[in-house]
Amino acid sequence: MRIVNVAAAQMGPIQKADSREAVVKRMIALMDEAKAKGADLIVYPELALTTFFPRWYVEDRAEFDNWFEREMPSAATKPLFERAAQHQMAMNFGYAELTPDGHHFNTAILTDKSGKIVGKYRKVHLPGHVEYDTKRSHQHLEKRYFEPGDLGFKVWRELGGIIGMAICNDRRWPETYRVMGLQGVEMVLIGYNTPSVNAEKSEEGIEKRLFHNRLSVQAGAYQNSTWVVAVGKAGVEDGHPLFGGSLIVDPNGEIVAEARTEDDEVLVHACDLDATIFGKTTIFDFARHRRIEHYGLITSQ
Ligand code: CDT
Repeated sequence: MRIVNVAAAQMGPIQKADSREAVVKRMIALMDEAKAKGADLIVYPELALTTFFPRWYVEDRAEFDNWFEREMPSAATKPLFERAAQHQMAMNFGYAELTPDGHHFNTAILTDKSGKIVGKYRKVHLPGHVEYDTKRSHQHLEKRYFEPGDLGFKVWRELGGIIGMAICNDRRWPETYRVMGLQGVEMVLIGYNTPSVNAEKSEEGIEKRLFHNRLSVQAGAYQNSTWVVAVGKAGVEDGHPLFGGSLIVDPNGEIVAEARTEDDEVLVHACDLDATIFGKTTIFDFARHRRIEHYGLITSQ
């Protein structure tokens, strides 16, 4: 057995006025709870340090640079890294990244148990739109504020296994999991912020949206025989509801833990990475069963 005790640290809403320092305090409290429950890896949501700011339109997008981190760890996040090192706990969280040469990415990092950053992922599938859209009930301006990630879907040898990262909308795309699956991924970490309301289809209820969350994550796990840990930011942020429903899914595609609140909530599960072996050596033994001569269309358009 190769056990990773993973904590899915769902976060309740973060309001526009909340400081990074206040948010980091909440993240540390979740980390302490995860430690008490035996976790050695903690997974936080997408854009964990701030409210989900792409819901606001500004003409001059440079005005929004205060939502971005120019360095990591920053002064505000250093206490989180220190506590992780003290607890000997690896972590994954998302933040808005502004690079020294002026590029904006929706980013996630992975640290090892000493708090050292060992992996970085930049969101590839950016949903939403660039300009203000009067037809939507709310804006989703990720395509305005971020560039598509430029690092691809890598995996990292950490915690005795093979770990991958993706962010929010990536979880709905089979290619996300398959590219990591082809590298032998055994656990995929995904943070998200998903509005409870469909901006273009108001009659769609939250139950359908939670169903699509589960469907995407469970399918990705099963079809690649990997654990998937999907962690949301939830609740009402400045009047805008996000759903919770954070999940830990096993390599059979079955849910082993699921959040019940729309607030700060920790789920911990002992994940045996060896549970990925059966699927990877039988029905999803890619080397034996894939027929790539028929897949060209996927990358040619
Ligand atoms: N953050 C993020 O990627 N959210 C999207 C909402 C899509 S609606 C434009 C998601 O796929 O959950």
